[in-house]
Amino acid sequence: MKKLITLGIVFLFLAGVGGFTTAQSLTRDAKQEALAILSKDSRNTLVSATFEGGDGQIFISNIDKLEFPIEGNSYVILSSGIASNAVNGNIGSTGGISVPNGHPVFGTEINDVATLTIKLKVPANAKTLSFKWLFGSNEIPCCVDEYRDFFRAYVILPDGSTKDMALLPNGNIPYVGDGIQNYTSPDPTVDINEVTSIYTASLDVSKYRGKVITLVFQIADEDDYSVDTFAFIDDLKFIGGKGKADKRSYIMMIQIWSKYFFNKYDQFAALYAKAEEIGVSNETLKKALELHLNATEQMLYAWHTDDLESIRAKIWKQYVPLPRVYAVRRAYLYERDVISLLESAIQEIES
Ligand SMILES: [Ca+2]
Ligand SMILES: [Ca+2]
Ligand SMILES: [Ca+2]
Repeated sequence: MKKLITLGIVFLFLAGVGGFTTAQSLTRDAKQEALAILSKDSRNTLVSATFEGGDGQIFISNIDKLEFPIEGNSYVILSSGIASNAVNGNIGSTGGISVPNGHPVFGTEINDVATLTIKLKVPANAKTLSFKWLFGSNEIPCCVDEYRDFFRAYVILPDGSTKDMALLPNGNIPYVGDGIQNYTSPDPTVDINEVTSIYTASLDVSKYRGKVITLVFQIADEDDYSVDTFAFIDDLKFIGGKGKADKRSYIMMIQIWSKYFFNKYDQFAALYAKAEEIGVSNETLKKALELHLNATEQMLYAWHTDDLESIRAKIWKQYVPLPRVYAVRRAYLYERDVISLLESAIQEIES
């Protein structure tokens, strides 16, 4: 029975091949598909997106199924058939491309190939690129190891090399076969025989910060066209190096404000003496001294010490205990105010 269906579909496919392999729906938009997968905070990393395949082979779903959507209110279903069939829809047509030696594991012929290609700019603080996916097929259980439909997600790096991202715990690209474990009968309202659990794909991208990388999602039938396979994809995002970046900038602020503090601090003694000498009011002198002592106190508190001179030697070295950045800043601001108070008082008398 299956073979007959297959032959029929092959015939229909061949008959229609010129007509709809490149047909694009007027309402489909690869950019919107990419945005449905991208998490909110990573949407601004999108450079471009393209889709190759029949217009029904990709579907932005906002229907809650199998714990999708994971982020936001939509996700993407990619299929070697009509993608919306998985959630009981029937939108668009197949007619994906055939590739004679296209199977990523076996080098066999693949059909109804659907490919979503997303270019992303790796943010300056990114550590990891990650997304969530699951794989499911109507070839299971009947045709395991016979029609080895697959889902593949890989990154093309700036040097042209590729890295697979969607991998099973055994390290393999998901395909119908290979004794894949963890299939479960899905929600009966989902029209796929068997699905895997949800997996997280991740890749260290810290070497490619500021560069554009290309993420390719691809699904296809092996050998036949008629019994289809699906992938659910969502929550594509870059995860920072954020903690580290924050700590680095924190340390930088501590160093710079400490340096600024001492620049002002070192002007104090001479300015104060001069102010006293030329007759700046006692009130102003008292206020300046008070601020100066406050500044010094803040600085000692910030650096966990009672020896101000010891701080000079530690500015570029001490990370443990980490100085209190807010107190360093306050110390600098007080000392800056002291100096400008004395300077303007002196200037007033001199002019
Ligand atoms: Ca989403
Ligand atoms: Ca198939
Ligand atoms: Ca198909």
